[in-house]
Amino acid sequence: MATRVEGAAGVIQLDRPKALNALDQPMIDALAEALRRFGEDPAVRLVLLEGLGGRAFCAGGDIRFIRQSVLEGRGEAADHFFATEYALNGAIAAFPKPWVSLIDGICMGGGIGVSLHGSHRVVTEKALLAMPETAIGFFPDVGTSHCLPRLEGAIGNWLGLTGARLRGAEAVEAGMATHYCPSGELPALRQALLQGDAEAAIAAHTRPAPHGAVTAQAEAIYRCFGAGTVPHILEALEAEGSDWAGEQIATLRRMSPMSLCITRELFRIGGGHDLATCLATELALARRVIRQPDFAEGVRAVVVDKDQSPRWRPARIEDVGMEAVRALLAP
Ligand code: QUE
Repeated sequence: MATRVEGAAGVIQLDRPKALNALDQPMIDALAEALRRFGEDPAVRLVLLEGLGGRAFCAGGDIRFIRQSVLEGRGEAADHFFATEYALNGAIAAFPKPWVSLIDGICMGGGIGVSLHGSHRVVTEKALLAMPETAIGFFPDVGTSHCLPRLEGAIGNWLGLTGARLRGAEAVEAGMATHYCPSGELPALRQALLQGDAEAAIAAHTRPAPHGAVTAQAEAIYRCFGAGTVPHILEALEAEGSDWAGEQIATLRRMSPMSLCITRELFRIGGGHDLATCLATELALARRVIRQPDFAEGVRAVVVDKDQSPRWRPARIEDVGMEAVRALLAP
């Protein structure tokens, strides 16, 4: 991973484009080291984080490696991965200088974790943001159990349960991104940021986001995804009766039932705690969830075999026992 000082900026480039810049252990270690170095260097007035290769900012974490570690009885390597990744997320939130992410492509999971806690998340029309972990038998992590419950109108429940993908303008509407810059103007923004004044550069090169589709569905999201349990959310969607609601039901029915129920509970807890506590809860939860059958199966179906046909256990949302969910979330 390339890091260097350019002008007054500490520049970090995520550079595994073939893996859509997904974070592996060496990248997490290098990010943590760069954060420490740039934090101390008086010549660095801001950090600029970007993805190389044109398609992705960062598609997530190295879940193939995590699955393999658990299956081969080396779960400690996976535990270490999450411990260092979540520590990095917390360090970004506490970083005293502007942490500016230029999100010009896919940004999911771990990519959200290295951008969302920073001061400025700039998106373009090519940005695509999501927390899609319920599709792989995992749960929204990297500190999103703190941030998503704080989004307006149950939007966080909707994003975390369905894995809805937000385009750049929608990410601003939802409160995930802070600024919008058309991709054609991104080189000028980048050049201006190297001068070291984040506020001036961003004021000069960002503009109000065009309208996306989140505002149009905001009331339905609030009515349906504000419900306190996954079965109640499904009931509310059935009662809604719209095409949109039908699509949400179909999406939820494809996700890991266990992951959905864990996520709803996790977000209830996260809404009442600070980021450090949420990250600690997520770490304890991650260590348990990667050893549950749905994780290996979900990663197999989506990332390894790509058959998109996971066999979840239990298979139905109605059969998830809340005692099992609470046991996974126990301190
Ligand atoms: C859901 C996810 C992830 C995903 C796909 C999903 C995820 C993740 C990746 C991913 C993408 C590209 C890679 C890679 C992993 O895909 O978390 O190693 O090269 O990291 O539907 O949660």
